[in-house]
Amino acid sequence: MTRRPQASPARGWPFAVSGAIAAAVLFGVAEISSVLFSPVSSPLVAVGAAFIDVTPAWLKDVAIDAFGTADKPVLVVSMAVVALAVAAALGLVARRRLALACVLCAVLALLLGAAVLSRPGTTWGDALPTAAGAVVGIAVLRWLVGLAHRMAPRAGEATAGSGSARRAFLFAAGLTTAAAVVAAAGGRALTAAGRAAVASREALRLPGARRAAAALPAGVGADVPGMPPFITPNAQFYRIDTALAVPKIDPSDWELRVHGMVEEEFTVGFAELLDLDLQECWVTLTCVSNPVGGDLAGNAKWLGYPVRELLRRARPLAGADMVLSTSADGFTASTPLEALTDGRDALLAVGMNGEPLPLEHGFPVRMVVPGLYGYVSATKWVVELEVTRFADRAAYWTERGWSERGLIKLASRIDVPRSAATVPAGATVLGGTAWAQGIGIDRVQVQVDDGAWQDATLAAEATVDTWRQWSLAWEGAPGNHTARVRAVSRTGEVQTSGRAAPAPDGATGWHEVRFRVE
Ligand SMILES: Nc1nc2c(c(=O)[nH]1)N[C@H]1C(S)=C(S)[C@@H](COP(=O)(O)O)O[C@H]1N2
Ligand SMILES: [Mo]
Repeated sequence: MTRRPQASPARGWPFAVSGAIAAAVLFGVAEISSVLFSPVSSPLVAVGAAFIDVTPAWLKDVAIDAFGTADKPVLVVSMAVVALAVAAALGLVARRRLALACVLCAVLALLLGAAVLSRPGTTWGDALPTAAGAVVGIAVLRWLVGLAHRMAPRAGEATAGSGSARRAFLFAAGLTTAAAVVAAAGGRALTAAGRAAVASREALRLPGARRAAAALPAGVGADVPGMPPFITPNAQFYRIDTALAVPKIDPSDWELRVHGMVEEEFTVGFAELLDLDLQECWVTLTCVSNPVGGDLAGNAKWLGYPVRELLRRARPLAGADMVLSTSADGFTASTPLEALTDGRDALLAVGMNGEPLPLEHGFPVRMVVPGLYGYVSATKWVVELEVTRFADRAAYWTERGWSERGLIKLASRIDVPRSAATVPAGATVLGGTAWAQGIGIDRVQVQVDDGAWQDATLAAEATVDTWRQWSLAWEGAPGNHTARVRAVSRTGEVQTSGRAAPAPDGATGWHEVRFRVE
């Protein structure tokens, strides 16, 4: 095959275009996947920010003078022009040295990734959108360059069919450009919506409760160093959900639809909800996946509107026995109608420990139902309550083999000492937590090294819906020891020693820790 040393310059444009499109695809893919990470993971944002950081002050002043509030769009457009020029040059390189162009592309992606990681508050994961963009961008470059070659055959190659090759190239170029633009615009729009949610949360001042939570009695926390706090701070509260990206809902867009087997269907907006008689209560949430001794439990003061009041307005029809709550991202939970109407503090919650719900705990509105595991009751980002029957509908985890009802089981754990800890010889204090939501804890007993069961000292009880801390003074000889704990509820139920795995309806068994006295 003969090679023509110089192709005519007119034939270079498809390669330059291929390079520019590949760059657009890189940024588009990175933009849409950055929605899954923090907004700072967008290479567009990172490069813009880095650019602003390195721009000398005098140039910034010139730009602001010249363009005023349009300085940011001007920045974006000039960055885009530079990026497209670089990308077009890469495309021209790819014409003859495709492998080299791909390597250069990867190097540029590395620089973009470095720009992202140089932003404050980023972690390694924030480089993933850029990496994903680079992989797709390079693939698109190779594909378009292949099509461009077919369109511009070299000397000696048949020219027949180049018309259809041209159409194929233009079609592919148009398609990828459209995909890149849609991905980038979609990514920007979703991020902007997220920012609106964050801003509204920050600006939100929740009204006070019409009915305040009972004041905590003195001594709800066992006086044992190393115990978890009685009130779990929001930032430490366990988080369990199926949401890859936390739904970011602007409260002004939020609406709850109450429907199904009811006499009156209706919807409630956020402002309307805040105008109702809100009440506050202490409730300990627990996850069905919590293993014996585990920490998938947290205790908070929730502010919200009683679900029973909403149901009273809807008037459920005879035969209904379940409320299927649905979140904005499609998760569902099946709560027995009875648990929502029997007078317990089942809330449509808007506040957690005196603040609006954190985004990852369900902002702007979630359910909280004392006595039921989260998977059948605590729907975050809730947007729908459907009154129905267990016989007719199944919830998210029920369809995946978990029990359709999930009553929180009587449980206790040892928090101090931790397993495998070393305790100094002499008098020490063991401490832990027990719960029997809706019933209350009457007794906690501890057995050390197969000795007699001893009654622990119970800390004060806040409400029957909250956990209860306990402590036990103890002194043991140097060496290895094992302590186990069991709780007795107010109805006299003794926590079973029978071991059950979390699936399908919650773990059972006594929590045991082995530790060493030295
Ligand atoms: N939308 C939504 N709500 C959800 C879940 C979920 O996956 N999606 N998980 C539930 C489960 S299994 C539990 S244990 C609780 C946990 O609530 P938290 O993350 O606020 O602690 O939320 C419940 N609500
Ligand atoms: Mo859970």
